[in-house]
Amino acid sequence: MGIPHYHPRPLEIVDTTLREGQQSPLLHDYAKYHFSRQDKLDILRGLILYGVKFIELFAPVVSPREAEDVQALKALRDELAPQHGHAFLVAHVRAHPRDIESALRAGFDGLHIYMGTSALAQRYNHGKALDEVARRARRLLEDLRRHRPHIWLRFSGEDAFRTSLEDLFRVYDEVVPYVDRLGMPDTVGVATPDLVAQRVRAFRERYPDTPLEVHFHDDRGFALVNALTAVRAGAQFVDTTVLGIGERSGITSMTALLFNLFLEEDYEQVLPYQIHLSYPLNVLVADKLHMLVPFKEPVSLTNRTHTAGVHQQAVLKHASTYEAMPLALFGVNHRDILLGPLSGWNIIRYFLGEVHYFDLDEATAREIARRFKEVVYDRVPEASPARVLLDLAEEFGLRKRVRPPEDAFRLEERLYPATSAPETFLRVRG
Ligand code: HCA
Ligand code: CU
Repeated sequence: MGIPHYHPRPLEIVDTTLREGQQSPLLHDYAKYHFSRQDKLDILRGLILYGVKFIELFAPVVSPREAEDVQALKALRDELAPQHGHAFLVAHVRAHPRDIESALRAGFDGLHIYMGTSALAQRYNHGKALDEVARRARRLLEDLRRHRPHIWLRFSGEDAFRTSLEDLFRVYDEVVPYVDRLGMPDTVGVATPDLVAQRVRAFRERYPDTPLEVHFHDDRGFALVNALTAVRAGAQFVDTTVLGIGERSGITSMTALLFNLFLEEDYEQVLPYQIHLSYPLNVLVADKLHMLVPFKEPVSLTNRTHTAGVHQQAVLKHASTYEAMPLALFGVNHRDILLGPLSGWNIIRYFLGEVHYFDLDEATAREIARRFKEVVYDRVPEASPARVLLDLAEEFGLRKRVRPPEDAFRLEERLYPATSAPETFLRVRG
């Protein structure tokens, strides 16, 4: 079954930035925010370079634009294959012959079929009772498998976490002979880690030969911890998006998941991915949304930005005092020190003395710091805190040191080599 010659790795990220991600409310104003074809191509390239093998797209029936874009995405995928290996493009489809035919015609490598199994879905979504759902799903998949032995087939009971295990098993027992994996999506974000662990184990016991795919929405803020728990309990496929964008508050963030697996020393799962591209990939997608990498993303520059005076002076001496995470391995190659009213004399001396080559001793730095805190509130936002400091340097009559010419354009300072991440640069910004 499935595609011959490909053996799924210990953890297969199923990225759905281009499907679930496009359902994000962040794209609320289509005129301003949408993924153009070029955006989609950029994102696909990023995902493939990162090492993602399963990339979910909308079924072509969703819109003519989506249908056209699939062909461009496929062409790029093929172009990258010789160097980066083959990535599978899979279509997210309802258990509907029309959706399925359109996806097959478009040449997808697999189908992610979903059908509501919860009481609510039975009643308000497709209006079919569970036995009917099971019968339909079986007929459809049996037929598909017969005609297409070499595509990936995944079946999900939508809203699985509001469906009893008994009901889910009733449907999954019917389809399991025909699928490559079963999906268990937490469509409305109700799952808790305990429940996830329990359910994943129950699945593993009942279907030991069929890999499980999980998908967690973040309504309670549990999408990341649920995914980690599921991986630990034996789920092999995890749906993610870059930055976790998706319907409502979104789903598990791809780089956050790999980052946490790395921290927990699950190296086997992380190894196939180019983790040093994590931050660049986050920036790429944030940029498409005209935003910065969100401050709650673990792999972000936010987690390398220091604001309070106490933190800043400690970071200058030894960065790991306030930096516990190996973010440089995930591509965060800067740390930022933000100049502002909370900055202390240490960083002010660093900024004026090391970045701008003024000659100043500790006593002067302390004096300037005191003045800075007095005047800075009145001068921003017209002047930046950095400007205020440079003006104070003039006011205090500071002189520039002679500096070696090769340092003349040095804006970023290499921090002391003894830090947690020697290749990280320090920027002082304000
Ligand atoms: C949705 C569907 C889905 C599907 C997940 C899956 C969900 O957008 O409502 O096919 O496994 O969360 O249930 O994203
Ligand atoms: Cu979803």
